[in-house]
Amino acid sequence: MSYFPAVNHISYEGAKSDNPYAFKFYNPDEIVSGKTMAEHLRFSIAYWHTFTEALSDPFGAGTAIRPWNAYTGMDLAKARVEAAFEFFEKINVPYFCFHDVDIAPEGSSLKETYANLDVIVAMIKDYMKDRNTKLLWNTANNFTHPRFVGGAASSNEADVFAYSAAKVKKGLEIGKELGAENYVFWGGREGYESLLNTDLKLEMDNLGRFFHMAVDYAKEIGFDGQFLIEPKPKEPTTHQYDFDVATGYAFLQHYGLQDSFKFNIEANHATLAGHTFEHELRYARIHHMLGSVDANQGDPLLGWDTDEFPTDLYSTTLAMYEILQNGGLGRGGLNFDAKVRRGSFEADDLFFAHIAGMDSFAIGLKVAQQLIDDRVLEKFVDSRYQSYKEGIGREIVLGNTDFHQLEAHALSLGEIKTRSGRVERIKAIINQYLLNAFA
Ligand code: XUL
Ligand code: CO
Repeated sequence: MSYFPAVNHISYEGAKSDNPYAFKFYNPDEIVSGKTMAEHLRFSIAYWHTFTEALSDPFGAGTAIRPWNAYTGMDLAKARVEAAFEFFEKINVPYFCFHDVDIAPEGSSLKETYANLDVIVAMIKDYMKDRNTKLLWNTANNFTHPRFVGGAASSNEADVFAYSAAKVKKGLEIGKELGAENYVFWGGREGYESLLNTDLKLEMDNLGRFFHMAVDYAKEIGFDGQFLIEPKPKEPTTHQYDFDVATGYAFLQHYGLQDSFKFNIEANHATLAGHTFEHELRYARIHHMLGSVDANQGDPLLGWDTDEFPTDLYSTTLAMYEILQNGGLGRGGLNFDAKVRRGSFEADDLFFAHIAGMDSFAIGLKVAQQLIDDRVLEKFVDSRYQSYKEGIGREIVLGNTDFHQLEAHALSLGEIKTRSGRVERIKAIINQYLLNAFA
Protein backbone atom coordinates (compact mmCIF):
# COMPACT_ATOMS: atom_id res chain seq x y z
CA MET A 1 0.00 0.00 0.00
CA SER A 2 1.20 3.51 -0.80
CA TYR A 3 0.40 6.64 1.21
CA PHE A 4 1.68 9.00 -1.49
CA PRO A 5 0.73 7.16 -4.70
CA ALA A 6 0.89 10.27 -6.88
CA VAL A 7 4.50 11.07 -5.98
CA ASN A 8 7.55 9.29 -7.31
CA HIS A 9 11.15 9.54 -6.19
CA ILE A 10 12.12 13.25 -6.06
CA SER A 11 15.26 13.89 -8.06
CA TYR A 12 17.40 16.77 -9.22
CA GLU A 13 16.31 18.40 -12.47
CA GLY A 14 18.19 21.71 -12.34
CA ALA A 15 17.33 25.39 -12.03
CA LYS A 16 15.22 25.52 -15.19
CA SER A 17 12.85 22.70 -14.21
CA ASP A 18 9.24 23.63 -13.51
CA ASN A 19 8.37 20.19 -12.13
CA PRO A 20 7.08 20.86 -8.60
CA TYR A 21 8.21 17.33 -7.59
CA ALA A 22 11.88 17.91 -8.40
CA PHE A 23 14.90 19.55 -6.80
CA LYS A 24 16.10 22.62 -8.67
CA PHE A 25 19.33 23.18 -6.71
CA TYR A 26 19.82 20.22 -4.36
CA ASN A 27 21.83 17.72 -6.35
CA PRO A 28 22.80 15.11 -3.73
CA ASP A 29 25.77 13.74 -5.70
CA GLU A 30 27.24 17.08 -6.77
CA ILE A 31 30.67 17.67 -5.25
CA VAL A 32 31.19 20.92 -3.38
CA SER A 33 34.72 21.31 -2.05
CA GLY A 34 35.51 17.61 -1.86
CA LYS A 35 32.22 16.36 -0.40
CA THR A 36 28.85 15.63 -1.95
CA MET A 37 25.94 17.94 -1.20
CA ALA A 38 24.30 15.04 0.64
CA GLU A 39 27.38 14.62 2.86
CA HIS A 40 27.52 18.34 3.63
CA LEU A 41 23.85 18.87 4.35
CA ARG A 42 22.79 15.69 6.20
CA PHE A 43 19.09 16.57 5.99
CA SER A 44 16.64 15.22 8.53
CA ILE A 45 12.86 15.14 8.85
CA ALA A 46 11.08 16.06 12.08
CA TYR A 47 8.53 13.32 12.75
CA TRP A 48 6.35 15.58 14.89
CA HIS A 49 5.80 18.22 12.23
CA THR A 50 5.50 15.97 9.20
CA PHE A 51 3.67 12.92 10.52
CA THR A 52 2.03 13.93 13.81
CA GLU A 53 1.16 17.61 13.42
CA ALA A 54 -2.57 18.32 12.88
CA LEU A 55 -1.94 21.98 11.88
CA SER A 56 -4.09 23.46 14.63
CA ASP A 57 -3.45 26.90 16.13
CA PRO A 58 -4.72 28.49 19.37
CA PHE A 59 -7.83 29.70 17.52
CA GLY A 60 -8.57 26.84 15.18
CA ALA A 61 -8.72 23.08 14.83
CA GLY A 62 -6.28 21.03 12.80
CA THR A 63 -6.61 21.30 9.02
CA ALA A 64 -4.14 18.64 7.90
CA ILE A 65 -5.54 16.08 5.46
CA ARG A 66 -3.32 13.04 5.87
CA PRO A 67 -3.61 9.58 4.35
CA TRP A 68 -3.22 8.04 7.83
CA ASN A 69 -6.02 10.08 9.42
CA ALA A 70 -8.48 7.17 9.27
CA TYR A 71 -6.52 5.21 11.90
CA THR A 72 -6.41 5.60 15.68
CA GLY A 73 -4.26 4.40 18.58
CA MET A 74 -1.51 1.92 17.80
CA ASP A 75 -2.86 1.40 14.26
CA LEU A 76 -2.30 5.11 13.65
CA ALA A 77 1.22 4.89 15.05
CA LYS A 78 1.99 1.97 12.72
CA ALA A 79 0.45 3.70 9.70
CA ARG A 80 2.62 6.74 10.41
CA VAL A 81 5.77 4.60 10.42
CA GLU A 82 4.81 3.07 7.06
CA ALA A 83 4.05 6.52 5.62
CA ALA A 84 7.20 8.03 7.11
CA PHE A 85 9.52 5.49 5.53
CA GLU A 86 7.79 5.90 2.18
CA PHE A 87 8.23 9.67 2.52
CA PHE A 88 11.92 9.46 3.56
CA GLU A 89 12.69 7.36 0.53
CA LYS A 90 10.70 9.44 -1.96
CA ILE A 91 12.12 12.79 -0.78
CA ASN A 92 15.62 11.27 -0.48
CA VAL A 93 16.38 12.48 3.05
CA PRO A 94 18.79 10.28 5.03
CA TYR A 95 17.83 11.15 8.63
CA PHE A 96 14.82 11.63 10.87
CA CYS A 97 14.20 12.77 14.46
CA PHE A 98 11.39 12.12 16.92
CA HIS A 99 10.04 12.65 20.44
CA ASP A 100 8.86 9.52 22.25
CA VAL A 101 5.20 10.62 22.04
CA ASP A 102 5.45 11.29 18.29
CA ILE A 103 5.98 7.64 17.43
CA ALA A 104 3.72 5.88 19.95
CA PRO A 105 0.69 6.90 22.00
CA GLU A 106 1.04 7.34 25.76
CA GLY A 107 -0.62 4.55 27.70
CA SER A 108 -2.59 4.86 30.92
CA SER A 109 0.59 4.07 32.87
CA LEU A 110 4.30 4.54 32.22
CA LYS A 111 4.59 0.77 31.81
CA GLU A 112 1.95 0.82 29.08
CA THR A 113 3.69 3.77 27.38
CA TYR A 114 6.94 1.77 27.39
CA ALA A 115 5.11 -1.23 25.88
CA ASN A 116 3.67 0.93 23.08
CA LEU A 117 7.11 2.37 22.41
CA ASP A 118 8.68 -1.09 22.30
CA VAL A 119 6.28 -2.22 19.58
CA ILE A 120 6.89 0.84 17.38
CA VAL A 121 10.64 0.94 17.97
CA ALA A 122 10.86 -2.69 16.87
CA MET A 123 8.88 -1.80 13.75
CA ILE A 124 11.12 1.21 13.01
CA LYS A 125 14.22 -0.91 13.55
CA ASP A 126 12.89 -3.42 11.09
CA TYR A 127 12.28 -0.70 8.50
CA MET A 128 15.76 0.72 9.05
CA LYS A 129 17.41 -2.65 8.46
CA ASP A 130 17.15 -2.68 4.68
CA ARG A 131 16.82 1.04 4.01
CA ASN A 132 19.24 3.97 4.09
CA THR A 133 17.33 5.96 6.70
CA LYS A 134 19.19 6.71 9.94
CA LEU A 135 18.15 8.31 13.21
CA LEU A 136 19.76 11.74 13.67
CA TRP A 137 18.35 12.09 17.19
CA ASN A 138 15.51 11.27 19.46
CA THR A 139 14.27 13.08 22.54
CA ALA A 140 11.65 12.91 25.28
CA ASN A 141 8.54 15.02 25.18
CA ASN A 142 8.54 16.12 28.82
CA PHE A 143 6.33 19.16 28.31
CA THR A 144 2.93 18.37 26.74
CA HIS A 145 1.20 16.25 29.40
CA PRO A 146 -0.38 18.23 32.30
CA ARG A 147 2.00 16.56 34.78
CA PHE A 148 4.76 18.76 33.33
CA VAL A 149 2.93 21.97 34.19
CA GLY A 150 5.80 23.08 36.43
CA GLY A 151 8.58 21.71 34.22
CA ALA A 152 10.30 18.32 34.05
CA ALA A 153 13.76 18.18 35.67
CA SER A 154 13.08 21.69 37.02
CA SER A 155 9.58 20.84 38.27
CA ASN A 156 8.62 21.72 41.84
CA GLU A 157 7.41 18.09 42.14
CA ALA A 158 10.07 15.45 42.84
CA ASP A 159 7.77 12.76 41.37
CA VAL A 160 7.79 14.64 38.07
CA PHE A 161 11.59 14.82 38.22
CA ALA A 162 11.65 11.03 38.62
CA TYR A 163 9.08 10.49 35.86
CA SER A 164 11.09 12.70 33.50
CA ALA A 165 14.25 10.74 34.33
CA ALA A 166 12.44 7.49 33.49
CA LYS A 167 11.39 8.87 30.10
CA VAL A 168 14.91 10.05 29.27
CA LYS A 169 16.32 6.70 30.44
CA LYS A 170 13.95 4.93 28.05
CA GLY A 171 14.86 7.45 25.33
CA LEU A 172 18.56 6.65 25.68
CA GLU A 173 17.80 2.94 25.44
CA ILE A 174 15.77 3.60 22.28
CA GLY A 175 18.55 5.82 20.90
CA LYS A 176 21.02 3.00 21.44
CA GLU A 177 18.66 0.43 19.90
CA LEU A 178 18.18 2.52 16.74
CA GLY A 179 21.76 3.78 16.50
CA ALA A 180 20.92 7.47 17.08
CA GLU A 181 23.79 9.82 16.26
CA ASN A 182 22.71 12.29 18.96
CA TYR A 183 20.28 12.71 21.83
CA VAL A 184 18.55 16.09 22.24
CA PHE A 185 17.45 17.96 25.33
CA TRP A 186 15.17 20.83 24.49
CA GLY A 187 14.13 22.63 27.69
CA GLY A 188 10.39 22.28 27.10
CA ARG A 189 9.03 23.80 30.29
CA GLU A 190 12.45 23.99 32.02
CA GLY A 191 12.02 27.60 33.08
CA TYR A 192 9.49 29.62 34.99
CA GLU A 193 6.59 32.02 34.68
CA SER A 194 6.96 34.00 37.88
CA LEU A 195 9.88 34.42 40.26
CA LEU A 196 7.35 34.98 43.05
CA ASN A 197 6.75 31.24 43.45
CA THR A 198 10.03 29.89 42.07
CA ASP A 199 13.15 28.51 43.78
CA LEU A 200 15.48 29.44 40.92
CA LYS A 201 18.58 27.97 42.53
CA LEU A 202 17.00 24.59 43.34
CA GLU A 203 15.49 24.31 39.86
CA MET A 204 18.79 25.00 38.11
CA ASP A 205 20.75 22.73 40.46
CA ASN A 206 18.22 19.97 39.76
CA LEU A 207 18.59 20.50 36.03
CA GLY A 208 22.37 20.11 36.46
CA ARG A 209 21.89 16.93 38.51
CA PHE A 210 19.49 15.55 35.89
CA PHE A 211 21.99 16.05 33.06
CA HIS A 212 24.76 14.37 35.08
CA MET A 213 22.55 11.34 35.66
CA ALA A 214 21.74 11.22 31.93
CA VAL A 215 25.47 11.30 31.06
CA ASP A 216 26.14 8.53 33.60
CA TYR A 217 23.35 6.34 32.26
CA ALA A 218 24.47 6.77 28.65
CA LYS A 219 27.93 5.58 29.71
CA GLU A 220 26.44 2.70 31.65
CA ILE A 221 24.56 1.33 28.63
CA GLY A 222 27.21 2.25 26.05
CA PHE A 223 25.10 4.82 24.21
CA ASP A 224 27.66 6.88 22.34
CA GLY A 225 25.45 9.49 20.65
CA GLN A 226 26.37 13.14 21.14
CA PHE A 227 24.28 14.93 23.80
CA LEU A 228 22.81 18.20 22.53
CA ILE A 229 21.10 21.06 24.33
CA GLU A 230 18.69 23.05 22.18
CA PRO A 231 18.47 26.62 23.49
CA LYS A 232 15.26 28.64 23.32
CA PRO A 233 14.65 31.89 25.21
CA LYS A 234 10.91 31.69 25.86
CA GLU A 235 7.75 29.78 24.92
CA PRO A 236 6.22 27.93 26.55
CA THR A 237 7.58 29.48 29.76
CA THR A 238 8.36 33.19 30.04
CA HIS A 239 11.95 32.54 31.12
CA GLN A 240 13.57 29.40 29.70
CA TYR A 241 16.78 28.29 31.43
CA ASP A 242 18.57 27.45 28.14
CA PHE A 243 17.95 30.97 26.83
CA ASP A 244 20.59 30.98 24.10
CA VAL A 245 23.99 29.41 23.40
CA ALA A 246 25.87 31.82 25.67
CA THR A 247 23.51 31.14 28.59
CA GLY A 248 23.53 27.40 27.94
CA TYR A 249 27.32 27.34 27.73
CA ALA A 250 27.67 29.17 31.04
CA PHE A 251 25.21 26.70 32.60
CA LEU A 252 27.16 23.70 31.27
CA GLN A 253 30.44 25.11 32.56
CA HIS A 254 29.00 25.95 35.97
CA TYR A 255 27.76 22.38 36.41
CA GLY A 256 30.86 20.74 34.90
CA LEU A 257 28.97 19.39 31.88
CA GLN A 258 30.72 21.23 29.03
CA ASP A 259 32.62 18.17 27.80
CA SER A 260 29.50 16.02 27.54
CA PHE A 261 27.26 18.35 25.52
CA LYS A 262 27.12 20.41 22.36
CA PHE A 263 24.32 22.59 21.03
CA ASN A 264 21.48 21.96 18.64
CA ILE A 265 20.80 25.40 17.22
CA GLU A 266 17.39 26.31 15.87
CA ALA A 267 17.03 29.36 13.63
CA ASN A 268 13.66 30.47 15.00
CA HIS A 269 14.90 30.10 18.60
CA ALA A 270 17.87 32.32 17.77
CA THR A 271 15.63 35.07 16.46
CA LEU A 272 13.27 34.76 19.45
CA ALA A 273 16.35 35.41 21.62
CA GLY A 274 17.01 38.61 19.70
CA HIS A 275 19.93 37.08 17.79
CA THR A 276 20.43 36.08 14.21
CA PHE A 277 20.66 32.38 13.33
CA GLU A 278 24.28 32.93 12.32
CA HIS A 279 25.11 34.60 15.63
CA GLU A 280 24.09 31.47 17.54
CA LEU A 281 25.98 29.24 15.10
CA ARG A 282 29.08 31.45 15.37
CA TYR A 283 28.94 31.57 19.16
CA ALA A 284 28.73 27.78 19.35
CA ARG A 285 31.38 27.29 16.65
CA ILE A 286 34.07 29.45 18.21
CA HIS A 287 33.64 27.50 21.47
CA HIS A 288 33.71 24.13 19.62
CA MET A 289 30.14 23.50 20.75
CA LEU A 290 28.28 23.39 17.42
CA GLY A 291 26.59 20.00 17.26
CA SER A 292 23.52 20.10 15.04
CA VAL A 293 20.92 22.42 13.56
CA ASP A 294 17.14 22.68 13.60
CA ALA A 295 16.67 24.27 10.20
CA ASN A 296 13.66 26.55 9.98
CA GLN A 297 12.83 30.25 10.02
CA GLY A 298 10.55 32.55 11.99
CA ASP A 299 8.19 35.25 10.87
CA PRO A 300 9.69 38.65 11.76
CA LEU A 301 6.16 40.07 12.02
CA LEU A 302 5.07 37.53 14.66
CA GLY A 303 6.58 37.13 18.10
CA TRP A 304 6.47 33.37 18.48
CA ASP A 305 8.03 30.18 17.18
CA THR A 306 6.36 29.76 13.78
CA ASP A 307 8.71 26.96 12.62
CA GLU A 308 8.49 27.81 8.93
CA PHE A 309 10.42 25.91 6.31
CA PRO A 310 13.66 27.78 5.56
CA THR A 311 13.45 29.69 2.28
CA ASP A 312 15.43 32.84 3.11
CA LEU A 313 18.59 32.44 1.01
CA TYR A 314 20.48 35.10 2.89
CA SER A 315 19.96 33.18 6.09
CA THR A 316 20.79 29.75 4.62
CA THR A 317 23.96 31.22 3.08
CA LEU A 318 25.21 32.75 6.31
CA ALA A 319 24.27 29.58 8.21
CA MET A 320 26.17 27.40 5.74
CA TYR A 321 29.12 29.78 6.01
CA GLU A 322 29.29 29.01 9.76
CA ILE A 323 28.78 25.28 9.21
CA LEU A 324 31.53 25.11 6.56
CA GLN A 325 33.89 27.11 8.77
CA ASN A 326 33.11 24.57 11.49
CA GLY A 327 34.38 21.82 9.20
CA GLY A 328 30.81 20.52 8.87
CA LEU A 329 28.35 19.27 11.44
CA GLY A 330 30.10 16.04 12.40
CA ARG A 331 27.40 13.72 13.76
CA GLY A 332 24.82 16.50 13.49
CA GLY A 333 22.61 17.42 10.57
CA LEU A 334 20.09 19.89 9.23
CA ASN A 335 16.83 18.80 10.79
CA PHE A 336 13.76 20.48 9.36
CA ASP A 337 12.08 21.41 12.63
CA ALA A 338 9.53 23.07 10.39
CA LYS A 339 5.87 22.70 9.61
CA VAL A 340 3.78 23.59 6.62
CA ARG A 341 1.44 26.54 7.17
CA ARG A 342 -2.09 25.78 8.42
CA GLY A 343 -3.38 26.73 4.97
CA SER A 344 -1.02 24.22 3.28
CA PHE A 345 -2.99 21.22 4.45
CA GLU A 346 -2.60 18.71 1.63
CA ALA A 347 -0.10 15.85 1.76
CA ASP A 348 1.58 17.21 -1.39
CA ASP A 349 2.52 20.32 0.58
CA LEU A 350 4.81 18.14 2.73
CA PHE A 351 6.85 17.38 -0.39
CA PHE A 352 6.83 20.96 -1.67
CA ALA A 353 7.92 22.29 1.73
CA HIS A 354 10.86 19.91 2.08
CA ILE A 355 11.93 20.52 -1.52
CA ALA A 356 11.88 24.28 -0.82
CA GLY A 357 13.98 23.87 2.34
CA MET A 358 16.48 21.49 0.73
CA ASP A 359 16.92 23.69 -2.34
CA SER A 360 17.40 26.75 -0.11
CA PHE A 361 20.18 25.07 1.87
CA ALA A 362 21.78 23.74 -1.31
CA ILE A 363 21.98 27.32 -2.61
CA GLY A 364 23.31 28.47 0.77
CA LEU A 365 25.98 25.75 0.65
CA LYS A 366 27.22 26.67 -2.81
CA VAL A 367 27.24 30.41 -2.20
CA ALA A 368 28.92 30.07 1.20
CA GLN A 369 31.62 27.80 -0.26
CA GLN A 370 32.32 30.36 -2.99
CA LEU A 371 32.50 33.18 -0.45
CA ILE A 372 34.99 31.12 1.55
CA ASP A 373 37.03 30.11 -1.52
CA ASP A 374 37.37 33.77 -2.49
CA ARG A 375 37.97 34.83 1.14
CA VAL A 376 35.35 37.54 0.67
CA LEU A 377 34.47 38.10 4.32
CA GLU A 378 37.95 37.16 5.56
CA LYS A 379 39.57 39.93 3.49
CA PHE A 380 37.28 42.56 5.00
CA VAL A 381 37.67 41.20 8.53
CA ASP A 382 41.46 40.86 8.19
CA SER A 383 41.86 44.45 7.10
CA ARG A 384 39.40 45.71 9.73
CA TYR A 385 41.50 44.11 12.51
CA GLN A 386 44.87 44.91 10.92
CA SER A 387 45.83 47.00 13.95
CA TYR A 388 46.26 43.81 16.02
CA LYS A 389 48.84 42.36 13.63
CA GLU A 390 51.51 44.97 14.30
CA GLY A 391 52.79 47.40 16.90
CA ILE A 392 50.88 47.79 20.12
CA GLY A 393 48.00 45.62 18.83
CA ARG A 394 50.31 42.67 18.37
CA GLU A 395 51.65 43.15 21.90
CA ILE A 396 48.05 43.18 23.22
CA VAL A 397 47.10 39.87 21.62
CA LEU A 398 50.40 38.30 22.67
CA GLY A 399 49.51 39.22 26.26
CA ASN A 400 52.58 41.42 26.62
CA THR A 401 50.90 44.63 27.77
CA ASP A 402 49.62 46.17 30.97
CA PHE A 403 47.76 49.38 31.78
CA HIS A 404 51.03 51.33 32.32
CA GLN A 405 52.29 50.51 28.85
CA LEU A 406 48.90 51.13 27.26
CA GLU A 407 48.61 54.50 29.00
CA ALA A 408 52.07 55.48 27.78
CA HIS A 409 51.08 54.46 24.25
CA ALA A 410 47.79 56.39 24.46
CA LEU A 411 49.55 59.53 25.72
CA SER A 412 51.91 59.41 22.74
CA LEU A 413 49.08 59.37 20.20
CA GLY A 414 47.81 62.20 18.10
CA GLU A 415 44.28 61.90 16.69
CA ILE A 416 43.31 58.22 16.33
CA LYS A 417 42.43 57.08 12.80
CA THR A 418 39.59 54.52 12.45
CA ARG A 419 38.46 52.62 9.33
CA SER A 420 35.11 52.23 7.63
CA GLY A 421 33.22 49.03 8.43
CA ARG A 422 32.05 48.68 4.79
CA VAL A 423 28.91 46.70 5.65
CA GLU A 424 26.93 47.95 2.62
CA ARG A 425 29.79 47.04 0.29
CA ILE A 426 29.94 43.53 1.81
CA LYS A 427 26.18 43.04 1.46
CA ALA A 428 26.32 44.10 -2.17
CA ILE A 429 29.04 41.53 -2.83
CA ILE A 430 27.01 38.79 -1.12
CA ASN A 431 24.11 39.70 -3.42
CA GLN A 432 26.42 39.34 -6.41
CA TYR A 433 27.49 35.88 -5.21
CA LEU A 434 23.88 34.87 -4.61
CA LEU A 435 22.85 35.89 -8.09
CA ASN A 436 25.93 34.53 -9.84
CA ALA A 437 26.21 31.15 -8.09
CA PHE A 438 23.91 29.38 -10.55
CA ALA A 439 24.30 31.75 -13.52
C1 XUL B 1 10.38 23.42 20.23
C2 XUL B 1 11.41 22.63 19.52
C3 XUL B 1 11.37 21.17 19.78
C4 XUL B 1 12.73 20.56 19.85
C5 XUL B 1 12.72 19.11 20.27
O1 XUL B 1 10.44 24.77 19.96
O2 XUL B 1 12.18 23.15 18.75
O3 XUL B 1 10.60 20.55 18.81
O4 XUL B 1 13.40 20.65 18.64
O5 XUL B 1 12.05 18.92 21.46
CO1 CO C 1 13.72 22.43 17.55
